[in-house]
Amino acid sequence: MLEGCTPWPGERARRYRAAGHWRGENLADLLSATAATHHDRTALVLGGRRLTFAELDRRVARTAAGFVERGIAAGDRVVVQLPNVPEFVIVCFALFRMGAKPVFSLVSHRANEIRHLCGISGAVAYVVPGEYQGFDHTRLALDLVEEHAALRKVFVLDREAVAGAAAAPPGVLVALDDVDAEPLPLPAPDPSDVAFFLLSGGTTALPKLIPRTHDDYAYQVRAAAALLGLDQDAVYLAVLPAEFNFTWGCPGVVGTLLSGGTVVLADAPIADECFETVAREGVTFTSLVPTLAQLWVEAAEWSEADLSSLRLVQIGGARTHSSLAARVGPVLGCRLQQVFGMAEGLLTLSRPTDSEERVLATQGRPLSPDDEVRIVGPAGDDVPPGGTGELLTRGPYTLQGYYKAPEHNARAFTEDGFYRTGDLARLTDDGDLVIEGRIKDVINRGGDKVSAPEVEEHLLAHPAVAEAAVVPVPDPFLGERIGAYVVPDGPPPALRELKEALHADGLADYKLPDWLAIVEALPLTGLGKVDKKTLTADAAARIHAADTAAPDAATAR
Ligand code: J2J
Repeated sequence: MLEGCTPWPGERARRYRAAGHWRGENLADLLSATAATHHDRTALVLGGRRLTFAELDRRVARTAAGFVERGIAAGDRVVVQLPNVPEFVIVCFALFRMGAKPVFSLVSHRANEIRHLCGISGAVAYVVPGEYQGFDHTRLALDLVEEHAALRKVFVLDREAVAGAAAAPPGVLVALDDVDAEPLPLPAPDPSDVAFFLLSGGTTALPKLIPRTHDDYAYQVRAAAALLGLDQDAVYLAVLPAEFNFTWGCPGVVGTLLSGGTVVLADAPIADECFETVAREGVTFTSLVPTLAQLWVEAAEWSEADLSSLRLVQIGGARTHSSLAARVGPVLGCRLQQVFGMAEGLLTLSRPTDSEERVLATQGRPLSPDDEVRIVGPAGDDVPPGGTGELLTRGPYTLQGYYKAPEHNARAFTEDGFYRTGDLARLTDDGDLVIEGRIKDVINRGGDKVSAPEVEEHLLAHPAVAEAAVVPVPDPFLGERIGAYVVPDGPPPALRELKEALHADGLADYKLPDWLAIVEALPLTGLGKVDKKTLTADAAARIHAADTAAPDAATAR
């Protein structure tokens, strides 16, 4: 296994193999095997572009050879930052084929995040769209090439962005289209090795990388596809970013492709456009965060679009109110599946045969019979049955350690290898999980996870900020938004000023504070730490008071 990763202990690895979870297959060969059976069927669709399985497999093989030709080698890390385009799938599978490891980045990430990803992964290459949604990714990439000695290639989706880019060192900028060569026989990657890295939602100032192996991910997508009963008639609409674990493999893009089904990529999650796509392509299932599900339900009530092909909508990533859950089935004319998941591994899902009551009120059961789940109190003891506590888990597709993070791993895992999720949960008598809250220092902004310490660190770098604490503030649409309590150093800064400064710092926009309260001091706990519980309650009270006083003024300033 790649250095810096923690393998599963031998006894458990043997058990997972003996159970048939880990089959010693790599993701690239699995795609080729599917392509061999389903060659002329449609694998990928984006607007008017369609690729059959044969075309996809061929493009993957040619792109892998092209990467080798450009000096990318097995074991190399490559940061991949692309929107929902077929090239995202092609590049990832090409890298799988040659044993190089994609590091998944969100398109919304900026200098702050990418700099860190390049640094920690030691990436040799970075794949960017060009200019996307008004941001010049090529420019950023060239700046990072100057900063990181290891980073020596930038692959750009938009050929014109290569021609139009400012002077770059020779050979650094390459149009993705030119990564194309006669397929080569390449040694197969080791299935127990890392296939790619996902990004952690983060409880620390700097995001952590989650290594996912071929064996563990192939198992996750196979088990999730089996649970949904996917076959070649499945048509999945990828609405959320494809690099989100939920979209990529629950069973998502990878699970659908490996079942011989069709993946339809959505440019944007806009309900009306997606409804047209559903009708045109006969989409059978999709996955949404609650905020999007809410918009879809509202839009569907007015839409004439034919959604009759839709059989299942998965909702997850953030808390789903039961009132929303209850509307999804009747309004969209399909079943609902609640999904609780994490890039680190564990997935719980309601089952197609579950009663409506169960589907509406719980987040379902673990995907694997070998997922082990514990609910513990603050001292680490199991709580009595039915009680709420921190959810701990280990299993055949849950990481054993973040990449190159030994100190953090010592805190994030128990001695016997359980991952401390930081989520508060309880188990019902039927064995369903109900997520009750969270003890980790993260804000879940409509499904986007934002690490409070990361935002605090950026706030503290501002000259007008003496102290800062970031907490979730309630929001009727997003569930939570980012609230900042600031003790000023001199004249108090305005929210807008802080947002502009953090944006200029290169922090991704979804992490910018939405709400600001200026205070004289931060409350402390008995142990001298900032009392975030008190601040969270205070923020909720202030927002409630503001809402009652003036319905339009939902923010402090
Ligand atoms: C409440 N909180 C939830 C839910 C995730 C499938 C689905 C989601 C993710 C994901 C994922 C929740 N109710 N139904 O990777 O494969 C919060 C928890 C969790 C964190 C993980 C998947 N579903 N959450 O959201 O890595 O706090 O993965 O620990 O982005 O989201 O976030 P992330």
